[in-house]
Amino acid sequence: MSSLSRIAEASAVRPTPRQLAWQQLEFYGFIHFGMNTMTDREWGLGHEDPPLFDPAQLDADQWVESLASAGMRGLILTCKHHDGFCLWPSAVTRHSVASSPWRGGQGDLVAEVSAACARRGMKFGVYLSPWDRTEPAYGTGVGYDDFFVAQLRELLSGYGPIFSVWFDGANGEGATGRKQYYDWDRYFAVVRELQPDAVISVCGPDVRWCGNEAGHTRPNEWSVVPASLRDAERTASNSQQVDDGKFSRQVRSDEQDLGSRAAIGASSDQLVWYPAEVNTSIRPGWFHHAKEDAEVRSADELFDIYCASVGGNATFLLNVPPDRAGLVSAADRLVLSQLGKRITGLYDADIAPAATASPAGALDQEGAWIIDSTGASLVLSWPEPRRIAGVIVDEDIALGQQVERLQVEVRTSGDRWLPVAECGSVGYRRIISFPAVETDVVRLSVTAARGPARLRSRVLQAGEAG
Ligand code: FUL
Repeated sequence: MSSLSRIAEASAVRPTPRQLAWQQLEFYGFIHFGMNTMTDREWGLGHEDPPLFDPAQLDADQWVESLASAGMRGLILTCKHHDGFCLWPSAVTRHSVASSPWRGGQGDLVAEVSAACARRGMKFGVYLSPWDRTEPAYGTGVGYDDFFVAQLRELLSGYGPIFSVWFDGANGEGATGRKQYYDWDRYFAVVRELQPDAVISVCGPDVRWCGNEAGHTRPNEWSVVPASLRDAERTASNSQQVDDGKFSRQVRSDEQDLGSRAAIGASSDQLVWYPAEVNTSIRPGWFHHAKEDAEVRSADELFDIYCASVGGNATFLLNVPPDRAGLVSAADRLVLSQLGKRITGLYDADIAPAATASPAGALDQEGAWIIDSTGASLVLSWPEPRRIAGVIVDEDIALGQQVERLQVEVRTSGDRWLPVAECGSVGYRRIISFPAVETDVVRLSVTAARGPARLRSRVLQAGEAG
C-alpha cells in the first residue's frame, strides 16, 4: 500500500460511541482496596483469612467525595484483586466479604460504592483480576473461565450501568506456576451482552494501557494504531510479573511511537481506534500502606501528569487507596482538593471567548475552527495586550484524529511573529504551556494534517506566578 493511501486509511478511522463517551470523562479514579489493605501488601498470596477484612469506618461517600473534589468523573473499584478476595458476596466462592465480620457478613462493598457513585453523578467501573491466587479452578482452562464468567455476570448485572471493565494483565505465576489460558473472546462477549456501553480496558479492545504505571506519557499519543496492539496476551506480557515494588515507576523506552506516519507505515496491520489511558497511583503503592503516608504525590506533580495525559490525548486514571479503616486519608484528600482547584483554574484562565477571530468565517456556528488537510491558520486578537502562558487545542474526535503538527506564534510590538510553542499530534486535547509572554495577537497554525478537522482552542492567561 502506498504511504498516501495508508494516511488516508488512518484518517478514516473513527471511535465507537462507547470510546467517545469514555474519552469525554477525561479524568477518573481507581480505588485499590481489599484484603491487601488489611494485610499491608501489594500482592496478596491468596487464601488470606476472610475475618481479616473488617474496615470499621468504611464510608463510600467519603471516597466518592474525595475523588470528585479533584474533578474526577468516574471511579473504578478493584472488586477482586489477584489474591481472589471478592468485595461482593459472589455466589461462586466463599472467599468474599460474606465470610468476613464486616457489616456482620451482610456487606456488599460493590453495592455501596456503586450507590455512592450514583448519588454523586459519578460513573462506576469494575476491575476484576483474571489472575486469581485463591480459586482452585485457576489453571484448569474452561473450569476457571466458567468461574470468571460467573463473577463477571454478577458484577455486570447487579450494580447498574458500568462505564469500564478493567482487565489487568499482571500475573506472577512464573514459568513453573499454574498456567491459565484465558478465553478472552468469551469474556468480551459477556461484557458486550450485559453492558454494551462499557469499554473493555487494558486486556481488551477498547482502551489501551499506556504501557507504564508511572504516569509517563508519549510525546505524541495517537489513537489510531495497528490492530495488533489490541491483543490481550501482548498486553499481559508487558504487564507486571513480580511484586518487587519497582514496576509501578518503571517506564519502557521502546514503544514511544505507535502511530506516526513512520510507525503505521512500518506495519501492515489493519488500523484501529485504540486510545490510551494513563494509570498511576497517588502513592508509591496501589494499596494503602501507613508507611507511605509521607509519600503522597504533590498537587503540582499530579497536575503535571494531568496536563500531559488529558492534555496529551489520553485519559487519566489516578489511584487513591483508602486506608485500613476504610477512609481516604487526610493527606490524600488535601492533595486531591488542591489538584481540583488547579484544574478548574486552568480552564478558567481561557481568554479566547473575548478574542476576535480571523480570517472571517474560520469558525463555524458553534465556534469551532474548521480546517482541511492542507492546514490553516487562526488569528485571535484582543483590544489590549494580555499576558498569556499556554493554549489548549481540542480536536473533535468524532471526526477521527487528524492534526500532525501545530504551531503557536504571538505578534510582538515590532509587528513580527514570534514562535512560542509547537507540538505534534493533538487528538482529544493538547495542553501546551510556555513561558508567559505579553501580546494582543496569537496565531495558531496547523502545518500538517491527515485530513479535515474541527478544532476548539483556548488561550490561557498567565496566572500571578506565570
Ligand atoms: C498491576 C497490578 O499488578 C497492580 O497490583 C495494580 O492493580 C495495577 C493497576 O496493575 O498490573
